[in-house]
Amino acid sequence: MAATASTATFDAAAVAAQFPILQREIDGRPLVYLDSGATAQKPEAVLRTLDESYRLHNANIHRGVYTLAQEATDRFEGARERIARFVGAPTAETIFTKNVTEAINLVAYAWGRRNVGPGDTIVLTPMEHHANIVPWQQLALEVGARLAYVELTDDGRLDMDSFDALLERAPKLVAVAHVSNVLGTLNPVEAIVARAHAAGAVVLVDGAQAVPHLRVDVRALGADFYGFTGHKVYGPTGVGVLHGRRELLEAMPPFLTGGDMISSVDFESSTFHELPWKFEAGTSPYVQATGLGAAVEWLDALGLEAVHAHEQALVAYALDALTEVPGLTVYGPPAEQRGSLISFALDGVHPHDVAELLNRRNVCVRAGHHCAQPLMRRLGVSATTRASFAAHSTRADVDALVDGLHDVRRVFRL
Ligand code: C6P
Repeated sequence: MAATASTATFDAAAVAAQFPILQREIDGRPLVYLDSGATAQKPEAVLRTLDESYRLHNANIHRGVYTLAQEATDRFEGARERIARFVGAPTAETIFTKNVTEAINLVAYAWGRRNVGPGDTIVLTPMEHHANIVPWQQLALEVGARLAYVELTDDGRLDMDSFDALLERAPKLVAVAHVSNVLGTLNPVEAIVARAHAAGAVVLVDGAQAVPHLRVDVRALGADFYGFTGHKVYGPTGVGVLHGRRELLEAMPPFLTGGDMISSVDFESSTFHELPWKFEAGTSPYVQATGLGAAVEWLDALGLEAVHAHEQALVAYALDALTEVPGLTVYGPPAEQRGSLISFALDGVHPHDVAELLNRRNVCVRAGHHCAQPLMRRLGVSATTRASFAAHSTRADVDALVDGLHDVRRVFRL
């Protein structure tokens, strides 16, 4: 296969060597992991930190006075500081959640129930993950608000004229993905925030598919709420992050209530802890947080700019290589307006069959609606197959995908 320009300075194979799972073989063949959009594999540095947290520093946080408990607390709060720094957010405005789904629900419940009322408009886009649709539908049902969706262009970008038209309805909230998990579209979040703010709307950005791949500066973006999920950023499951603007967070009631988030409790009433702990009820995922802290440190050491350049070059290479497969339709915009994933369909073959046959070569891709059923409806399909990339992905991985797709066509006698 013809090679196109590469990022010569970035050694993805050396990065891959840091992932124990990528050294596995199944049936004598290496793994070609192209499903990092669903969850990222974990580098040794993250696994080591998780192991050390349990093996050497485990005690419940914010409670014990003994040294071990102090160590666990320091590691948890140290991870918060590291993660906040990683995305340019103030530490007190960096709240640990279970995942980005919980981060969005936190906003929908604690901010939404106070600030959205009958007849108010919530602006969404058709490319949202269910996590950034269903909480708003529930809110709208409860308070009598309306949802309005921005139009898409044919190549899967947001139609900004239609966005501007929706802003004339003076929406209370705009909730948008930074990068679509299906189309790969990298949305112009800075412009969206500026225009939404000018129209008086609060903006929530779902950064699940952005934070692992591009340098995100929460303060520079200016969004009121920005959430992401740890397991896609090479961290463990069970931990996500919500960044929120202090004034909004302070005015919001707590989301979940119970231990650790209180200042004092009496028989009839309670007062709540200051930020960020006011939104962290119960024992936090303190070990997972240390793993996420290690993950962002690891990504920072690789250099997020270098990772981004590498992945962009790989996406361009893949988009080019996929044109060699007859009958293949790629969804979404060109490489320069994309994050690190590509959804496609092969004429005459169900997306699940494509994934199933690729699996025979250990090429791991995702097929289905990708928790974006409204978008599937808009595209006029029930499912797509999706390859998603990470810092460890190589051209050899893309070549294995393309070879596998030729094989699928042979099996189906196309
Ligand atoms: N998308 C995918 O394969 P949680 O489950 O809360 O960690 O992440 C939810 C989520 C929210 N927003 C976007 C843009 C996402 O991509 C995801 C998770 C995975 O595309 C699993 S469905």
